[in-house]
Amino acid sequence: MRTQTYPPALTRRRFTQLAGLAAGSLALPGTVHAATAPDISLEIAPYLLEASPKHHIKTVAYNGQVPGPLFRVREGQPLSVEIRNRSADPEVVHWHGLFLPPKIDGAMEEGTPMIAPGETTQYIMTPEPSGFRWYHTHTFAGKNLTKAQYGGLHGFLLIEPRDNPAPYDREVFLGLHDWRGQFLGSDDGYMNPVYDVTTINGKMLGSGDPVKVKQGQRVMMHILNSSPTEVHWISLSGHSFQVIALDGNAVPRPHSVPMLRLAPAERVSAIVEMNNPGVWILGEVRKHVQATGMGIVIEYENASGKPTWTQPKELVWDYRQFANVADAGAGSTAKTIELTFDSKFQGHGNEELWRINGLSYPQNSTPETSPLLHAGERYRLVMINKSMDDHPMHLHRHTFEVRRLEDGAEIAGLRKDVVLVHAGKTVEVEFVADNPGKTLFHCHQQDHMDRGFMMVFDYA
Ligand SMILES: [Cu+2]
Repeated sequence: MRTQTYPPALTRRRFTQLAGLAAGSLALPGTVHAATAPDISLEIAPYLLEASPKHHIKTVAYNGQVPGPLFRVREGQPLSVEIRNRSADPEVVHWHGLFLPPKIDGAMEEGTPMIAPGETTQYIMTPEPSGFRWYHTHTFAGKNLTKAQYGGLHGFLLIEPRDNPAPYDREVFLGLHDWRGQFLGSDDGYMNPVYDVTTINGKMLGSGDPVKVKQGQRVMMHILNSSPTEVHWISLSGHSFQVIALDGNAVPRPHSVPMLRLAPAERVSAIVEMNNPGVWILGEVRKHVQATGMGIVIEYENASGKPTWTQPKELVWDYRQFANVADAGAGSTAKTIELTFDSKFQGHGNEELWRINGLSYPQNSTPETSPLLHAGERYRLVMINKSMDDHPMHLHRHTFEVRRLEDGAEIAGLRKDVVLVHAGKTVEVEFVADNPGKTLFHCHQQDHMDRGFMMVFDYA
């Protein structure tokens, strides 16, 4: 998609009809009236992405575009959803960051039905909470680095609050992605995906339309890392980012930073003051990654010339800059759930199996082995990463609060749905069990999910 164009606001004409149907987000197949268009319509089909005139990528996409269409919806307003699968594989659409019932959340591990090739599914969904969310496929790729999150099945979802103060002049949505990977073995025998094309909104640097801005504008940038496996570092030469939301949730302390770090599935919403006229590059801070395409041109009105890139000297990112300091010794009344991550190496040239508390999915997700949540209770997940890799950990159907960082600092008020836990480190988050049903917890790195790095929590 082009950053300058946005789909028109969703039709509201079906609201009365839907409101009568949907007391909550119930899957009601067959009740969507065939004569009216659904509010959200997705078609999953093969697609040839032109990342640049020299880079054509055979993939699968939503509605013939990468990323899929941006949907702007109203918080709490029921929507009809229709998904047609015209691809060769069973598919499922996960609504990332929403509080949905397991039947439509979009993970087969929770019980969402897969959509067979050629099939169509319909349901009613009530989008909440407000904020920058996204949707993506939730399938298995294994060794096939064109499938699941390696492909083009991801898109933006903005759930607008009931009243929006709109302290900015315009919005831009940017999606980071990595393509055409191959598994390469490292010296110790582990196999990791390595990519040769990276894009922003499906285009390599210089191949897409520039984002055109005017001096004095305050531009809200909603940036999503939809990469299957890679953490990305982004800066905009000549400018800074006033971070106002992480994973779509307003941060307690908006803060201005020179660059953003986004782990897979993380989002950052930041306001950029357009106060430095010129033609600039917004792109990956690491030169070797930007060289594979991850960049986009930001062009001021009446400015011309070659886009400028200024190389930052070091990589800087710290969740605590945007959080409150927790009261020292205030403690927590939350019940603790310890989750230890490690891997069991299967032998040279083979993949490791990932484990949570010594077991891989599905062995770790039986009534005997997985945590049982009690509705209304507050829980603290103590994530102890004993492996040699970093893991972006995601909890479905709930928002958590990051409470303890890797250096032991206690923080408060930072609400997210993905948090990066570095190798050998421990991070603690808390959430209230307020959405009964099976709840998937997993590493968002595709090759780790595929090798058992998932766990289903159930409610008593
Ligand atoms: Cu992982």
